[in-house]
Order: sequence, then C-alpha cells, then structure tokens
Amino acid sequence: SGVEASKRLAAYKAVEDHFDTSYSYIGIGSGSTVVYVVEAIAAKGRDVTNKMSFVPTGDQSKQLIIEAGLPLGSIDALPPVESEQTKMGGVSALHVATGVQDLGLKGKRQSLDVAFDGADEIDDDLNCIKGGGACLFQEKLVATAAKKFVCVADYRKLQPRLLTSWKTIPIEIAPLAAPTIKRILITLGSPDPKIRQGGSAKAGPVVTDNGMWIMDAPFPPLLLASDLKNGDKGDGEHGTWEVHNLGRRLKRIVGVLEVGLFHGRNGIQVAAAGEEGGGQKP
Ligand code: DER
Repeated sequence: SGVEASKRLAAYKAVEDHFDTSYSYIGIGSGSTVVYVVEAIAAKGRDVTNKMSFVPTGDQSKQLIIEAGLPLGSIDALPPVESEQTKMGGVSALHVATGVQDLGLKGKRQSLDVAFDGADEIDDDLNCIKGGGACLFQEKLVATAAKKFVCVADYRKLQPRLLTSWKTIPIEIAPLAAPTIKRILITLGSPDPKIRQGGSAKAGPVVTDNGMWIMDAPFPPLLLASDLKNGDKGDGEHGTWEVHNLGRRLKRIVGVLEVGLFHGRNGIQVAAAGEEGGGQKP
C-alpha cells in the first residue's frame, strides 16, 4: 500500500542518512515503521552489525532485534559517557518536553550514537506525539540517551500542530494514581481522559512493559513555541496550551511516569516520505 511503501522509503532513507558503520550503540524504537529501519540495518550484514549493540525500547523492540539477528543491548548496560564523547556529543538532539535540558543533563547522557523510532504525529517544530504503541517511557529513556534521535515517519504523521490528526496524548501512569490523574487532567482542560483498554487482546487496561497503565488524554491542538512568541493563538482552532508547557505540567502530576510529548529541536530528522518519494525536513 502507499502507506507501507512510504514507511519503508522513510526508513531506508533515515538509515542511509543517519546510520554509520563506525557506531557502537543504536537505539531501536517500537511500532510498525521501525521494523523497516531494522530491516535496512540488518541488510548491512553481520560483519557490520556484530560489533554493535542494539538497545530496545520495550518487548516488541527486543523481539525485533533478536529476530533480525542483531546483538541485543540494554539501556541499563551502557558504558559511562566519556568526557570527550560529551564534548563531541554536544547537545542532545532531543530536548524532551519535560525539560531534561533544564535539569542540566544535556550532553551528559549521550551514550547512544543514534536512536531510530517512529511517532504518532509530528509538528512543524519536529515535536512528536508518541505512545500509540504504549512504549513511550522506554522510548523516551533511549531517545534522551542518544546523540541524535531520528524520527522515522510516513507522510500521514506530519501535521502543522500536534493533536491535529492524533487526538490524544498518551501518558504512562501508575495504576493506583489513575482516578487522581484523571481528575487533574480534566481541570487542565482535557475533556475526557481514558485508561487505554486491551479490547479483544486483553480484558481490562493495557499493561505496559513497565507494569504501568496508559491514560490517553485528549486536548485541543497544541500551540508551537513560535505561536506564543508572536502572540498569535494559531488559527483559533487551537487550545491555549503550548507543547513544552503542557509537557512539563503533565510530567509534574504525581503518579505520571512519562508523557508522550517529545520536544524536537535541530538534530531531529524526519524522513517523511510522500507517496512519490522521501522528503527530509531541514
Ligand atoms: O508508540 C510509539 O510512539 C511508536 O513509535 C508508534 O506509535 C509509531 O508507530 P507506527 O510506526 O506503527 O506508526
């Protein structure tokens, strides 16, 4: 189909542009697009990949790495970041909406050479909504440990602002905190936050790889930082929340493990392939 071809095209272009045979640690995300990233990397051959370590972002990602015959790593078994790496690594390509930059961790944890992952929606500033696959905590842990975070997405994911086509922010929460978190989300303007149910796959809530639940919180489309700067509220269809501010506010709610808002800035590449061919956002 056009979408599958577009995912594949984006993945091969992302690997062509952002995978290097000199790398040692590569983060592998979750979802269906990253499957093509693994296919493209495995095609480089064992003599290239056997000297590398592939760090998963959950059980699906782990299975993907193992089934592709790539050496399996782990986010909690990475070498300490050498000082020159910090200098060389410079600024982490991904500044998450929870303000990891403010915590002064910037540049101090880039022990992965690159991380590839998908997204549910990407805006003009390369902010992403992630968590459609309920893997957002480990995805953000790996993304923030990488010198460069490459988000691989087909054309459907690119929207002018977040929450245009994808309507909810996935939030990974401690099950006990669900009622309290729901009440707070409603006061923050989320009309109807819901605990994600397993449906026919599993009666009751989806349980994440970390033993947590996912709360999907709808909000009106989010403003870009530039909207705040030039004082316009988007085209009137937006709510009043801007990506960073809402990300930080949600992260502060007691019982929230992680928020599915990833703030992008330079360094993040989106190989978003159209029907006819790949495109690369600057
Ligand atoms: O859960 C996530 O954030 C995943 O990356 C995911 O939602 C993207 O999935 P897809 O590549 O199957 O669209």
